[in-house]
Amino acid sequence: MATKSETKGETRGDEGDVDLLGLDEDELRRMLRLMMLGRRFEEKAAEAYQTGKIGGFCHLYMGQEAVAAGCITPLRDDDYVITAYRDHVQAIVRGVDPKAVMAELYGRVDGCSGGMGGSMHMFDRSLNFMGGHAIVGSHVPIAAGVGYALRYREEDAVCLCLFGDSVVNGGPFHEAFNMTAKFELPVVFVCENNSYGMGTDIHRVAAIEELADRACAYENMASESVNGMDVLATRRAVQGAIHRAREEHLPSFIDAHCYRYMGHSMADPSAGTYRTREEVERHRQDDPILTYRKRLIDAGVISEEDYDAMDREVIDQVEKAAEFAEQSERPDFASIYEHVYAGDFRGIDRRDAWR
Ligand SMILES: Cc1ncc(C[n+]2csc(CCOP(=O)(O)OP(=O)(O)O)c2C)c(N)n1
Ligand SMILES: [Mg+2]
Repeated sequence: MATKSETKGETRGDEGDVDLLGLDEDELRRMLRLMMLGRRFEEKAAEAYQTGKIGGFCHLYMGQEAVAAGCITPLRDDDYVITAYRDHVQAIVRGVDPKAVMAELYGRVDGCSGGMGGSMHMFDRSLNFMGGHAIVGSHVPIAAGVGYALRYREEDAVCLCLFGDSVVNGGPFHEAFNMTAKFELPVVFVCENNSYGMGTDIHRVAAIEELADRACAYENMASESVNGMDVLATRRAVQGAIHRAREEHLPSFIDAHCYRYMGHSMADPSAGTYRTREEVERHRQDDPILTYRKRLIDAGVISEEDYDAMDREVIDQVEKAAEFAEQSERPDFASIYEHVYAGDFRGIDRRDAWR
């Protein structure tokens, strides 16, 4: 991602195009483990939702794990991450304890947002994990704001902003891209392009189907299309974009092609009306965890036994997270008035205002 003219609209990440990126074995294994943890975590979350332990919205991420792992693992601790509502796995990959993510899903005090946010609002300031945003596209301008703050404070940290493919047809996307490009802000935008916004196929609504091409409208914005089912291809693209943001203060846009196995949310678990069983099955054949597993076994980084042991370990970790969430208290009712404004609103006791 050296210059915009070299990088606009490139497509990378084809099979055989990427080696192990020169990463050491611990890092390669860490990425696999995070993806496996994300998958097992979501399986448990689905079970807890179906048995009524989790209420409200719940959007599962299964199938997209390579995007979170490929984008977030190359970041430094002082970098920022901001994302949409399909956020459990991003939070975990960023380092939020799965116990705190599960407790948040259960709406309990030990959740990373104190049980007040639920599935769509994971947040952890100590990890610069800035949410978890439910309104489609709303956090993309916030990423521009984070980038502006970093530039203003002359820090060399960067902001990674993940969002879904529905976002690219909305105003906030273009406003944020314009400002980020014009002010030369260190933001890496990644579209998790799973082809669907709820039940709508992107091809039915996008006037420019090749999403990476949209960056052409903005000077200074590099763009690239990658196979988001391939964690190493994704990481390579994001590493280039991070370098560009950190060293040159320039933004990039990566269109990561991926697929969600489950429905849009738990309200639409089968997703049977707008896509065929065959389509889902075809993408499951390209499973990001199994593909990466094979790659690491072929390269001699892990054995099949290592993989199985890792799987047992993450299943156990997820079970413990669910036990932790079950035992955590529900927030005190009076606390619903807390965290609404930074402080008291014009000196009014909000409890009085609501009486
Ligand atoms: C401004 C706004 N309009 C509509 C909705 C309802 N809504 C929730 S999710 C969604 C689709 C988003 O799809 P996409 O951005 O592709 O993300 P994905 O669910 O595929 O991860 C819509 C329309 C919303 N949350 N916010
Ligand atoms: Mg989508």
